[in-house]
Amino acid sequence: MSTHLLVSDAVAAALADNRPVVALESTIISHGLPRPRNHAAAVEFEQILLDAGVTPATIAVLDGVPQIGLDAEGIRRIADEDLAKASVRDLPILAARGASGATTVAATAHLAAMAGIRVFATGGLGGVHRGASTTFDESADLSTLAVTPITVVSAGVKSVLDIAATLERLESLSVPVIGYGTKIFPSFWLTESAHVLDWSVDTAAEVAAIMRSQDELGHGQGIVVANAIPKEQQWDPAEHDRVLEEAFVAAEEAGVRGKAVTPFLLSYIVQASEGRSLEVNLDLARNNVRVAGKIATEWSQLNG
Ligand code: PSU
Ligand code: MN
Repeated sequence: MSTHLLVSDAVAAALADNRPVVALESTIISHGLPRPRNHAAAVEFEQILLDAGVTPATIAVLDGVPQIGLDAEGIRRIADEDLAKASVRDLPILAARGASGATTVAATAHLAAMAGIRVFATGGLGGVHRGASTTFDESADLSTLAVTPITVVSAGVKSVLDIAATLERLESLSVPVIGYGTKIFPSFWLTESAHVLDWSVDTAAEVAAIMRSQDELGHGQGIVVANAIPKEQQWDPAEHDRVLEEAFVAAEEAGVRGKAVTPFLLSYIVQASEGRSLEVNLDLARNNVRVAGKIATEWSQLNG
């Protein structure tokens, strides 16, 4: 293991004993959720795992050190400080400078895999942005999962992205996409998108079995588990469509580009929906954490 990583005692002990561990990202806390709800969410996601007998490993770079598992002060810092949004390419720069950053899905997956963690829960995966054929704006989340052996549980990708193109890219990158209890790919705040998947599973044990097979037959890529928010918890589709259209216009008018696009859209959408999208976002993230906990538990039993 790299001497550059700081693995918390709790996470190190769980990994050494082959007990279940789930990685959690910090960009969703720093840039994806508004203060002060973001702090409560970070604490709650960890507690959901602890209650299920799973060790949480929230990941961030603090003062140049990639940390796998944060203490209470670390959780407070990712929620309260204005941290840089850090993807994989930013990690060595932050480390060399002693700087701090909130890790995206890509950077979290990369660091978690380095530490030997195999399961990761997030809200939504990054993907191909609309208009990417001219802007080339495609999240490094996709290319990272092509080379990182970790199972990521998400509620699909946000409907602000080009979902069809995102699924095509995951196919090109040989990253399997598996629906959890559904064959319809979800679109984050909504239970469904227009896209039907090739594969679905009904249990966490099936995901663990696929992970084991992939270790033998794959080339070290990850797995995307798509966990849809239940219909009764989804955002009102009419309000969803209206607010998203407004958000695109606002981003265009504000001239937002590159890595600022996702945080801009998310915070605009929370405000324009008067917080209704936020409740859905929190609900789907909690659901993903629960499913990731089950998968990590099955995985540790399979290897026990
Ligand atoms: N989706 C969300 N909330 C988020 C993100 C995605 O619903 O906070 C974050 C994740 O950290 C993801 C990143 O990795 O945005 C993708 O950003 P970009 O599109 O700039 O790659
Ligand atoms: Mn981008």
